[in-house]
Amino acid sequence: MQTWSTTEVPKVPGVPRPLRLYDTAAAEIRPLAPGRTAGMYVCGITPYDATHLGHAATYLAFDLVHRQWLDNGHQVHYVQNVTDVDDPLLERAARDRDDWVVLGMRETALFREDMEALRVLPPRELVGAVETVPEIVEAVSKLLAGGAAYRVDDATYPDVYFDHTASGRFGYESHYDEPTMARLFAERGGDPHREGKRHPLDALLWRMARPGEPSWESELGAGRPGWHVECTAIALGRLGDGFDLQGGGSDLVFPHHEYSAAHAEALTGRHPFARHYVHAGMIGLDGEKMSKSRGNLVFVSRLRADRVDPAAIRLALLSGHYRTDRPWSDDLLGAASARLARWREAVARPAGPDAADTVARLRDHLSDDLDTPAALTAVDAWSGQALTGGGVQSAPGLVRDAVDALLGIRL
Ligand code: 5CA
Ligand code: ZN
Repeated sequence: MQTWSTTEVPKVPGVPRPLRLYDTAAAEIRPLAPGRTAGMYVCGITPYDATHLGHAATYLAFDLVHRQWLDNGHQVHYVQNVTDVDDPLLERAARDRDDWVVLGMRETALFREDMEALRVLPPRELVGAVETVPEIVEAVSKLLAGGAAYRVDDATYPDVYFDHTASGRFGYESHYDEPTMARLFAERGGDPHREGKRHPLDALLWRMARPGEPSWESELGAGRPGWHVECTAIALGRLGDGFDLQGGGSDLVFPHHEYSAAHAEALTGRHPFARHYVHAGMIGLDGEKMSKSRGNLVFVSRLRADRVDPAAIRLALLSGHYRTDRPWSDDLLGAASARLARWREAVARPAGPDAADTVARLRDHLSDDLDTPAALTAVDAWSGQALTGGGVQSAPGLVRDAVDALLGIRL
């Protein structure tokens, strides 16, 4: 499907630093080792509601990864999906007497606008589940043929499920114990009690058509895809296996990323699906995770409509570390607006203190598991000095370019 417009990324003088990121599977910060082209797959939205600040924070974190790779001279093959057919979307459409296709298109269009406003660099490919059904069918058929999947014993709805042990490595990504897996599987879209499954943790691959639900004719019988296999098929089809990074929010550590990896590894016979699994912390509001199901949401589009500068939203979300669960608040936004004004005032000066060291510190901090709090402090320090006057003429332009290229903020 159509992605969104890109923005220029200035080239920053000086020496880039190779990126190191926390990998959930390895449970440590490790260097990434991309080739000329870095491959990144980030789990996209389920478009039944507008983009909230939690989504935005997650895409901003991976935007910084994207920018780190560009700084290091890599090409970036970035793929993102849109879960444009799934239970939550169908339920919302039914509740609001909306057409699920129209609802999905409308919210996806708004998402693109929000991403553009936040200056998130677009993925090379934004891929919907609906447009990928044939690829998903092929993957599920292969899993069935290879014995990694089976049909439940149900004459009316012989849905296809994944034998979660089929890859032989289930659990390597999340490292959760079985009670934790069972709890999260039930909480996050799984169906442990479905009759006819061989094991409660086996996950849905293909749901046979039910009356009133959308379905696609296929060699599996008319039906629609399960969730995890959507990301498996979209990623494998575009990046192959062993790509550099799979990302998303920490709510996807289990079950989603554990299963998408297990499906892929059962399909290809190769390990790993992704070389790094990277997860952003949850943005909360009023003490709870911001989520569509809880309804405690602040939408990017609402703030934009209220004339909030998207650069301030971006700076507010980057002021905390991407892996930390953290609350959104008006105070956070207020502090970010003040900071942005100070930075803008500083780069508008005709001269400033030599900025080579500031740029080096920015790169050091960002390449170190995206340490944005420290990176922002480095810019604060330069701005503070610049506002006292004096220095070299080239410095404000250098800081402006570095903040633009590395943090995505246009001063
Ligand atoms: N379509 C699936 C992924 S394939 C999905 O999880 N969609 S979503 O719309 O629910 O979430 C989109 C992205 O935002 C995911 O990466 C998710 O992990 C992340 N996300 C959701 N809520 C939050 C939150 N409160 N804070 C940070 N990230 C969040
Ligand atoms: Zn996904």
